Amino acid sequence: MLQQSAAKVKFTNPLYGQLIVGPPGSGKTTYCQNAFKFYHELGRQVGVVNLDPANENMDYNPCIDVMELITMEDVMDSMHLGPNGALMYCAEFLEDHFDDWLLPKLRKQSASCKYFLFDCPGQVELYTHHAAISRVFERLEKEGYHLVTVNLIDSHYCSEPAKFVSTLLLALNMMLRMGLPHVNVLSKADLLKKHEDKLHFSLDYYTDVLDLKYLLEVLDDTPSLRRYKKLNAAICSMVEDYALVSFHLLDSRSTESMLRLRNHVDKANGYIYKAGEEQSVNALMACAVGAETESVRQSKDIDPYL
Ligand SMILES: Nc1nc2c(ncn2[C@@H]2O[C@H](COP(=O)(O)OP(=O)(O)OP(=O)(O)O)[C@@H](O)[C@H]2O)c(=O)[nH]1
Ligand SMILES: [Mg+2]
Repeated sequence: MLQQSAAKVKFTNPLYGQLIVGPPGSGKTTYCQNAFKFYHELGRQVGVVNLDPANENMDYNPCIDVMELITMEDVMDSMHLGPNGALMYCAEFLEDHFDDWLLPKLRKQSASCKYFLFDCPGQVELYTHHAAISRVFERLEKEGYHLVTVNLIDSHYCSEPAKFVSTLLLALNMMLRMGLPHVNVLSKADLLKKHEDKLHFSLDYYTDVLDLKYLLEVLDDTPSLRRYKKLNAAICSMVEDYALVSFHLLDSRSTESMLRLRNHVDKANGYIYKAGEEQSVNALMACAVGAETESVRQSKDIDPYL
């Protein structure tokens, strides 16, 4: 009977979460800050949970902050570990204190927040080789959170074919290991303009991960990479066989770009529009369009992608 009523509460009062992951400096914290404002304006009861024990530049006010539990700096000092080892220790510590620290705090917050943005650490090994943080996410799912991984990767990685191959491998690895609904994002799309001349292909090629034989041809033409010909071919063939990886471009400071990403994220975690949210979207769109001058609009030749 108790179980039945607990299940009913979960069903009628669902909780949602975006797990913001990605390599160091890819824009996770900036995204959380902008996404908090954006979703708040849409009328969602949103809160940011900082899970990065080395988060130095939080410009948002987290509703839960892992740095109250443990910091990377303290671990480095007291355990004589380097930054990587200390971050892994912190992830294991968080897992150990899931029941007595994170869960009670989340339960308390969920009285006023239904939608959480989790700002995660930027060490990719935590998602590709180490299991503690994945187990934390599993526990959240068991608690009834509808989660989606939002994997931010700096769009600068499109500028060199070798970097893009490693980006594809990283994204695929994270998707397979984390096993959650997943949205891959090329962040800082506003800066792509600076690297446009270095791009070998159109933007669609990178976002839709089209026929990788063309990428291989460019790689094979690079003298220093010729000796990795078979390795690159094997990686590309594996990425194509799984056919899972594609990307969305994001400029997290643009409302239109955030709206486009929101549509993908909502599909991925099954978020059902709350009454009135579409009206807020219309209002936001009106503001976004009104705020942009014609010259700015015309100068954005990559605008349709954002
Ligand atoms: N131009 C541009 N810069 C951005 C954008 N997003 C983030 N940045 C900049 O990128 C740098 C890193 O951003 P953060 O948000 O701290 O990145 P992070 O992924 O949280 O970094 P770690 O937590 O250290 O892994 C900062 O200088 C940001 O101002 C963006 O959309 N466009
Ligand atoms: Mg950060």
